[in-house]
Amino acid sequence: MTPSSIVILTGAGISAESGVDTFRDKDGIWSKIDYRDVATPEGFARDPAQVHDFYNQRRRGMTGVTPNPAHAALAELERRYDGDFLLVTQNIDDLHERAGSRKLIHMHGELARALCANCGNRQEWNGDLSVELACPSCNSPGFMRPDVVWFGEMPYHMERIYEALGNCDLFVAIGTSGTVYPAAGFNEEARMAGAHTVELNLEATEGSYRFAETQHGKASEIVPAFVE
Ligand code: BJW
Repeated sequence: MTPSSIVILTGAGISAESGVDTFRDKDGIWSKIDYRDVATPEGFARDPAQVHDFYNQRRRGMTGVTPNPAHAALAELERRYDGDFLLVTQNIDDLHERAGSRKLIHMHGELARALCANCGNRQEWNGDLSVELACPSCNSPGFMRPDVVWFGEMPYHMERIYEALGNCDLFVAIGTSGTVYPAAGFNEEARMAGAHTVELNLEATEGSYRFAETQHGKASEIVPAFVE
């Protein structure tokens, strides 16, 4: 049966073969730095310079990084699919859009955007951020931060995501450990809506048993094969 509505959730694993670090794999980001220092509002309040440094380095690290066949396959699926399609990524890199995806939500924000914690202004930001910067909108210094969603903060576009999950008949989670909520609960939302649920990952995750179907392997191989 051809599905009439597809929701795809991607995580760090889809960008791993492009050279972007994952978080919880053996040499992942959280093995090198404490998430409480760089991915919480409290960490930012304590030491904004350390947080800026962390994200400035990751922004610079995107130079020369390109989408891989898994990103390309999802963009191609979106182009040729007639039904409702939504790609929800937890990733803050821009590899999906660079591969051609357009029906895309960055639920955890974007590395190439800045948010003013004073006035709420959000805008493109491709250079470094620093404590000294003043917001271009409200002119207040010291409030500029990466436009990313930290622990304890509300991810973006949740209403639209839950609506799509409630209506989908195919849900595919790709390259995510399924440990961070609310994304970790999307499979259950889709399942309750009657969707067929699929996990594509390098290896089994703690939540694999909750999916109707699982396939293991490198995203660059199993994603193109799955969307064929
Ligand atoms: C490959 C591969 C290859 C490798 N091919 N695969 C207790 C219970 C429930 C919830 C909570 C709780 N205590 C606290 C919470 C809430 C908290 C949470 O979930 N904590 C858990 C850790 C317990 N969540 C939040 O605070 C969120 N907000 C929130 O809940 O608001 C309230 C709310 C409630 C209800 C509805 C709506 C809102 C916010 C979470 C923000 C997460 N932020 C980060 C940082 C963002 C910026 C940045 O990038 O720096 O987001 S943390 C980090 O984890 C990042 C990621 O997007 C996220 C998910 O990680 P991901 O993508 O799954 O990566 P990994 O590394 O974990 O997994 C990689 C996978 O790829 C592995 O499985 C590999 O096998 C695989 N892989 N190579 C295919 N080649």
